[in-house]
Formats: sequence, C-alpha cells, structure tokens
Amino acid sequence: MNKYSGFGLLKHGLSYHENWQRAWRNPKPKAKYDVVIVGGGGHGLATAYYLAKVHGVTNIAVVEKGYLGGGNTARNTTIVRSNYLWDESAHLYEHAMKLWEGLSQDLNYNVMFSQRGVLNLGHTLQDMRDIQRRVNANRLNGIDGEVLDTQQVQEIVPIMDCSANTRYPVLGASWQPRAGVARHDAVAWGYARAADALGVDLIQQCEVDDIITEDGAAVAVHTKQHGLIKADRIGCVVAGNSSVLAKMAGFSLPLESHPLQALVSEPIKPILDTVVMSNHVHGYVSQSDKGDLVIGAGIDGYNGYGQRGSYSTIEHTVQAIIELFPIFSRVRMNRQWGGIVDTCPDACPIISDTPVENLFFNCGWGTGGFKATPGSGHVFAATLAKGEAHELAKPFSMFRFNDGSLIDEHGAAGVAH
Ligand code: FAD
Ligand code: PYC
Repeated sequence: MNKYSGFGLLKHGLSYHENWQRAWRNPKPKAKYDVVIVGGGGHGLATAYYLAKVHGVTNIAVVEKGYLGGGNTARNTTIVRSNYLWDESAHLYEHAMKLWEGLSQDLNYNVMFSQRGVLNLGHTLQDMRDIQRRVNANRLNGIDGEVLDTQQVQEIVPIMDCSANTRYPVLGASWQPRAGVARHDAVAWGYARAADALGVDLIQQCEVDDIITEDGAAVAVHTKQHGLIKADRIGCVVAGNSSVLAKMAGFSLPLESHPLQALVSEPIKPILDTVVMSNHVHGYVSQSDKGDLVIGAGIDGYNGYGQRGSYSTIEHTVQAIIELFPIFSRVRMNRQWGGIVDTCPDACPIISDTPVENLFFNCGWGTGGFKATPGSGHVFAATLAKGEAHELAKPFSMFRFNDGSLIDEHGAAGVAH
C-alpha cells in the first residue's frame, strides 16, 4: 500500500500518529562536501534538489541554524506571480512560474499550487498607465496578463467596494490568471524530502558562525555545533541574514534588513477566490483553503532582526483592507508575525559570485522571493555546479552595483515594499 494513498492515510490516522517514517534523514555532517549550502529555506533546499537532480552533484550538505523552512519560507503570504516589468526579471520569475506548474508532480508532493489569479489594482490615472505598460511588457515576454476596467474587477471580486465614492476608487487592475498561491511549508518539505532521497545531507540546528578562506578562496564553513565543514563550493541562501554572512567572508552587500509582517484572521466561509493587491491603498489579501484571510502590506521602515514588527504597520494594513473590503470590518484577526527580508536598492535579487572565490550568494529577494523559489533554486544550482552564472542569473550579479546596471522593479515588487 502506498503510504500517500487514501488507504495509507487511513492506516496512519488509525495508528495514533505513531511509527511514522521520517520524511528525511538526520545525518551527522561529513568532514567535507562538494557543495555546502547555508540556509535550509525553500531557496536553499531547491538549490540542493536541482544540483542533485539536474547536475548529478549529490555530495551536498544543507546547513540550517534552526529547522527547515523555519525562516521566511513559512512566514510569507504565498503569493506567486511573474508579472514583472523588465525583461531580466520577467524571464526569471516566469522561469519559476513554469516550474511551479509542474512542481507537485516533479516532487511527488502536493505543494497545493493554486492558480487562482492575482489582481493588482489601479486607483489613479498614473497607476493605470503603469499597469498598461507592465501588462504590455509582460505580453511581449509571453507572460499572461490583461488590463481590466472597474466593471471587470467587480465581476471577479463582487465583495470589493468598487463604487466611485470611495477615497481611492478602483479604476481597474492588471490581472494575471496563471498567478496564485501555494502552501509555503509544503514547498520546503517537498524539496527537502526529494533532495534527501537523492543523497543530500540536511543538517538542522547547525549555525554557520564563520566562513573560512585561504588565499582569497572559501574552503570551509565553521559551525557552532559541529565545528568545521569543508567544501569545494559554498552557496549562501540566508534571507534576512545575508549581510551577516557576507561580513564573515570580509565583504559587504548593498542590502538592508527590515521586518515584514503578515496577519491572518479567524477562518470564515469561502468568500474570496483570488488574490487582491493594491499598491496605492497599500494592502493585499487572499483567503486560505482553511478560510483565514491572509493579509499584509509593506515593510516596517526601520532596520532590524527582530521577527516582530510594530503595531502601527498592523493598524495601517488593516485600515487599507477595510477601505477596499468594508464587509471585513468585523472579522477578527487571529495571529500576526514578522520575518526579516533583505531588500536591494533596485528591488531585485542578487544571484552571484562574490569577491571570494568559490563563494556564491543568492539573496536580496526582499519581500518577493517565495514566488521565485523553484526558479531561484534552479538557476543557482547551475551557477554552483558550473562555477559561473546561469544565463538568467547573469543580470543579477552583485557587481551590477559597481557599474550601475540596476533593474528597477519597485513598481512590480509593489505593495510589500
Ligand atoms: P528563508 O526561508 O528565510 O531561508 C533562509 C534560512 O537561512 C533560514 O531558515 C535561516 O534560519 C537560515 N540561516 C540564516 N542564517 C544562518 C546561519 N548563520 N547558519 C545557518 N542557517 C542560517 N514572497 C513572495 O513571493 N510572495 C509573498 O506573498 C511573500 N510574502 C511575504 C510575507 C512575509 C511576512 C515575509 C516575511 C516575506 C514574504 N515574501 C513573499 C518573501 C519571501 O518569503 C522570501 O523572499 C523567501 O521566502 C526567501 O526564501 P529563502 O529560502 O531564501 O529564505
Ligand atoms: O511579491 O507578490 C509579492 C508579495 C506579496 C506580498 C508580499 N510579497
């Protein structure tokens, strides 16, 4: 009997949750690996999986200071879309989108990818011009997108206040039908299980506190719990802590670390079957399969590493949601949390070699890296396997900040910035 079949689930249900098989091993680290990946979030685990599956590199360790997926991967609000403005980022996020579309089958694990569509609302003439420009650019890149007017938006979301006499009337929206949401922790678990099955060592409760270099090249990580682990190549994928790791290796990154908050309401009956985002009113909302409203807005303005955030951000976020959805005014909020996001000056990631040979960084995804998880892992795996940037990663080198070839995606990064 397949343990994932209906009968398998029933049998395990009746066994009082005892004697379950581990989904992945709990190995002791070896003295040396071909590749050590620092950070066991979705991006790090996806990198390990594609390194093993696509490039045949299986002597890999993923070292994670806490538990797998315990960082931003399981703290985000799960929005997946690829409607970015510039060719470089549009190609990268669309590469991820295509991988999302086959991910549950590829991993043999249900990541609950639900293509329920994403609306980015426009409330001013300038918003609508920007939307028109972005949708045109998307379509030229083969990415699905439509510009909707108020009436069409109202048909998709009947419960939203689209009347003309609101403070910020909805003039229209961009609509990406293939966009949606996925179950974030399942993404970490699916990649972890599949990477483990290919021989990758997943080492939890293992914090890197130094990066060891010899003659300008990285040769090992030092960990608090297991001492030195040597590696031919090291990939750092430590969202929120990237500057800390870079400092260990003796260079700095153009990143700022900020808290980003989210909140969920008590569960209510299904009422919202798409994702609504508004840069202008500054809030976004979707409804989880469980019924909770999943809500967020922008970063807290200060730098910090506390995974909390301040009350004023919560207050503004909830005001924005009620502005759009007066019907939610009496729904109670159940939980709030924060994650630390590394934001880049151009709202684009860094997927790059570094001034230290054999040391690579994948970071700076800011408020929007969940959607990129499969694509980021896929191109970073190629970068680590070959020692040079994958074609899609080339524009995202950290050295773009030396020559000014920035890719400004603040518009598409949108509401969470
Ligand atoms: P993480 O999951 O954070 O993984 C990094 C790992 O590195 C962590 O597990 C951490 O413990 C580990 N680590 C750090 N330092 C060390 C060390 N010294 N040694 C060993 N391990 C270390 N993106 C979207 O696309 N859509 C959204 O809707 C969205 N909503 C968001 C909402 C919130 C509230 C937040 C906080 C983020 C949101 N994001 C969203 C952004 C997204 O979550 C991140 O960009 C993405 O998850 C980053 O993935 P990751 O695997 O790199 O990071
Ligand atoms: O990047 O789509 C996004 C996003 C939504 C909420 C946080 N980030």
